[in-house]
Amino acid sequence: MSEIVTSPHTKVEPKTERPRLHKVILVNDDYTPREFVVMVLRAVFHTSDEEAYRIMMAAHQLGACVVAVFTRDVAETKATEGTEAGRRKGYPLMFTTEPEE
Ligand code: TYC
Repeated sequence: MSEIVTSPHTKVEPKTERPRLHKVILVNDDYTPREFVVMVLRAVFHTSDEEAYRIMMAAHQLGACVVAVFTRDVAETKATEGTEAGRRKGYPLMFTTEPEE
């Protein structure tokens, strides 16, 4: 009976790269009321009142602020939800997404 040669072994190492995360960015504008921005941040991103206020003020003073990072689908869904909430009230509130480096 011949022996089955089992060497050399080929090492199979599945390469599972972590999906790239995407930032959701809050963009400042001159029209959306501060309290409304805070309300949207709390509703869509489940932040505390204090955290929502801090993010809103950062965007207000700097022009834009990263809200949080998610997988691409979640980031895009939340950005759309936030932007839509403003649009329904006639505000130009805008959330965008971009991939993390
Ligand atoms: N700049 C707005 C105001 O003074 C408030 C605001 C903050 C709007 C952050 C959008 O992303 C924003 N009413």
